[in-house]
Amino acid sequence: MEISGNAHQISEIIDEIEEKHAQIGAQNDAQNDAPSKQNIELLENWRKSTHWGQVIMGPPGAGKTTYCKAMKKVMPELRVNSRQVCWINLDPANDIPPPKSVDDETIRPDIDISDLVCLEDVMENTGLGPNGGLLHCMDIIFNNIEWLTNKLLTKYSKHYLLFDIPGQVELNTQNHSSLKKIVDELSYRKTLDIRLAAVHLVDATYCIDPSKYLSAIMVSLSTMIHMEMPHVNVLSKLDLAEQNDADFDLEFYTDLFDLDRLLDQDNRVMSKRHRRFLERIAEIITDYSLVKFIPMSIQSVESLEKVVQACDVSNGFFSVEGGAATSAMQLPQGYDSEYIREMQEKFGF
Ligand SMILES: Nc1nc2c(ncn2[C@@H]2O[C@H](COP(=O)(O)OP(=O)(O)O)[C@@H](O)[C@H]2O)c(=O)[nH]1
Ligand SMILES: [Mg+2]
Repeated sequence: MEISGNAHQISEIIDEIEEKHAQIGAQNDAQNDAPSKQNIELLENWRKSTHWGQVIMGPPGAGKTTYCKAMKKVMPELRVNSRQVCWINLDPANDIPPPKSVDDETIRPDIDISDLVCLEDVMENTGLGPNGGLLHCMDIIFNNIEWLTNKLLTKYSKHYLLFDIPGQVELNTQNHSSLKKIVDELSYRKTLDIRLAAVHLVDATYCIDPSKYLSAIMVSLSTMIHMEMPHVNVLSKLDLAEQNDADFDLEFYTDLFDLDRLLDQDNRVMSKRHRRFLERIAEIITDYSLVKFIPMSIQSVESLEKVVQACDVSNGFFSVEGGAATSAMQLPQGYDSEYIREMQEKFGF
């Protein structure tokens, strides 16, 4: 009896201690989760203006990082709606060497995710390969999103934000949801509320191969469906494509009005059924005007400006901030040929 009485008391004491620990834990969690006074002030300051930006997507090598670097130079100099750019590298595999000296003026990301997570370390610690490791890195970024938001709040409340995303197609087209969750968090109305446009780059050299080109269009479509954002499709590296002999003129590849004609030029041997399948896909894309592209070459400042223009139309910048835009494909008033020549001379890459 005595023993069981003691046992009863002991178990009551243990319950009591556990309950106390749980309460202390909950208090600590609440304290840790509670935003600091400084963060509240930063957020209040941030929310005094509307914030704009782009999420740059597209397969590896499509030109995402080159585009961000070019925009960082060109955007502050635009005649209409010039803006300072903050380039955020969200690709842990983007190998950007540190400055060689104090005078080294190579453009680097303002925020580099490699300071938070390193792909090589993740692969070593988890035993994952490069692809799995990268998906894991995106989970880590989402779980530490305050690291990113704090940096933005502290230093970049006046900047136009360019997010340079890894090229792995599964991030923006399939079930892996961390990228989408990161974008949702950044654009969530009750927090940073950044008005983002997706800029999806497709290498223009794919145009000369009908199946590659159709597949690229399908990837653009999947990205549009998965990311649910204002979306601008871009045919990048146009200068390289122009060196090849294409079967159609540029409008054919950008406006996609008669896409089924693409297959008339495809002389490869393929089964009738497969050809019919490709024709059907082409018909659907044309009939419903699902995808259009803006042609861009990094050497042409005018083409860069057209992409900015299309983003400003798609995410509502012009409606909120005002501006001289007429349509996504036209440049605003003031962009005369003299100005374009000046900009080209100054920034021709
Ligand atoms: N000729 C030409 N090369 C480009 C253009 N854009 C990017 N590149 C080159 O394409 C390669 C891959 O570009 P990068 O920006 O690293 O692609 P990312 O993997 O999408 O970030 C680099 O060698 C760039 O110099 C362009 O418009 N024209
Ligand atoms: Mg890159």
